[in-house]
Amino acid sequence: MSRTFSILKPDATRRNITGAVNAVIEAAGLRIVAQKRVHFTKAQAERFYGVHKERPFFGELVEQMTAAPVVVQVLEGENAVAKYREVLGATNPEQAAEGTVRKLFALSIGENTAHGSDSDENAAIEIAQFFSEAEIVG
Ligand code: IDP
Repeated sequence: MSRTFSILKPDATRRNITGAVNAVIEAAGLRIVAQKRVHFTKAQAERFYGVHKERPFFGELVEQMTAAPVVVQVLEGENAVAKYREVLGATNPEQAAEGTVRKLFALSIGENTAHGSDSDENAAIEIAQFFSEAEIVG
């Protein structure tokens, strides 16, 4: 068993589809072992996506991530990081496979409904930004 970090992004909370996304996550065999709703500050969004700060879309990304609340989650399962990336589909919904979260729900490459960590190391770092061990109940 391993863990990954997930964010249901503002486009999901705005459209009230977080339950629909969770249903896809759970149907894929991932377990939601921690979850809370938070409204990112600009500083939180800039920190979270710091790796992209030189990219042309950074300003837009920070704006989108702070425009409405998000749901931060810890997901548990076998190979959780890779499994959840598969469940999410490609970053650009036009390239996402059938049945994936982004194919089903994403509005655009920026407003693409959910985030999933890209490595076990980043998953641990991202989880620790939002959850204490006591809040994660497997
Ligand atoms: P990922 O979320 O699939 O791991 P990354 O390349 O790490 O994709 O990009 C992080 C986030 O930045 C994406 O999920 C998306 O919201 C946003 N993003 C990535 N590329 C673009 C772009 O070309 N235009 C606008 N937003 C983008």
